[in-house]
Amino acid sequence: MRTTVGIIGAGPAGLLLGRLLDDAGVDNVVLESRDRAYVEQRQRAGILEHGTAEALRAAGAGERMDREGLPHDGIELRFDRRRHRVDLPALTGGRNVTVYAQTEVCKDLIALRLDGGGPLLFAAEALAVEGAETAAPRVRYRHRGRESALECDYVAGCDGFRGVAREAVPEAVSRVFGRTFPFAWLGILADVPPSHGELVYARHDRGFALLSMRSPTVTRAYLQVPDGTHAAEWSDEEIWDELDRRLETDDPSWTLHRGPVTAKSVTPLRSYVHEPMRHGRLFLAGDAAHIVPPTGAKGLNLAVGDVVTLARALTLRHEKGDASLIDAYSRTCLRRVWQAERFSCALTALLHRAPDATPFDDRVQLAGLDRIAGARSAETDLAEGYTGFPLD
Ligand code: FAS
Ligand code: PHB
Repeated sequence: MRTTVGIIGAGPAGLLLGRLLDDAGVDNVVLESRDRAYVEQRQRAGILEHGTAEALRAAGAGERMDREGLPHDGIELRFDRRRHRVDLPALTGGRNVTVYAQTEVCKDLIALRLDGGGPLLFAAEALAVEGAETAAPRVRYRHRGRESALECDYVAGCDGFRGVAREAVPEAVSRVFGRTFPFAWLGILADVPPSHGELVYARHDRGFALLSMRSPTVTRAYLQVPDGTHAAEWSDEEIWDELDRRLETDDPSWTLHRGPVTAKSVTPLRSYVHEPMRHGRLFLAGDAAHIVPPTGAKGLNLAVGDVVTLARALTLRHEKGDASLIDAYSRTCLRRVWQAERFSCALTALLHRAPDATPFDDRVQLAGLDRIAGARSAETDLAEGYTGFPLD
């Protein structure tokens, strides 16, 4: 099989890139190793930055998001029994965020792809990217038990943190930066209306807690737990009790709504950046190139930024033979990636309690939160980072 752009992975990055290239008349094929149900049901991100929502609308994938998504103009910081709301549009010249799960984004993009878009092969596992340094790279893949090759002009590695595309970048040119955090997130889905109309990020001596949502009737919540925790170690009641403790406030009007937990999982927290994000005719996008701790809700949004940049570059090359944006791709994306790493790691440090934290560390964290609650400049930096910077 031959195409202009071979895309490995049908997560948000691969699916949106395929859609943008379809729109630009650049033919492309998406290879996805898992089946459609896996991609559409994998519980991950929940918050779309302003620029991401705009990008999905521009790609014709925003209709259900605008109908069912929840626009949020604020987030709450909860610390030392205090509640402080951060007014996002007031601090960023009108930017907000949208609560709309990654599962729904993928469903919308898959539906568009299958309705007249380019080929999307499920259960098609890429085995290797070959010839990235040549003018005719190829993706070897296995589909329905048979090995084949996808001949391309360009390959987009959108295959996530554990994909194969990154392996095609020679060690001699790869630079990897990363850290793991000494804690993880225990996440739950529960059939109960959210306990607050906006997200609540709580810093507590017992650890971090986050109250999020998926809809007006489904709560999404997270607890900081020690690294290596297994979800089965926590009963539903213990989870609700711990959320209640960490979200404690002097405000008597607030209570935690409890309900049946329908999903439970543990996500390790790590940062990871692979430089460069391009090697020859291979481009890395999304989690294939970088991972951020989920505290700042940046992972999915960074993936969108990468593929909007990549689609523009490949389209310019296709239409005008101009490779200038292709040559700038890695530098352009990495600038945004490192800003997201800075923001996400700083917010993680501010809100999570490290196992070796001292009373001095606790006071410094509380001073940092008090500063945000009391100084517009500090609050603005948080709001700008959280709503995301414009994609161009
Ligand atoms: P993805 O990993 O989503 O997609 C890669 C795709 O490639 C997958 O479908 C995979 O099956 C496929 N693939 C892999 N190897 C392949 C091969 N060899 N051949 C073909 N296909 C292959 N981000 C947030 O912003 N907020 C959150 O709350 C949040 N929570 C998260 C929770 C968890 C448990 C995890 C793991 C991540 C979370 N993230 C969160 C980050 C997450 O949303 C990613 O940033 C996002 O999925 C990135 O999208 P992609 O780059 O498309 O990668
Ligand atoms: C989520 O709803 O899954 C979510 C929201 C905000 C975050 C991380 C995850 O920072």
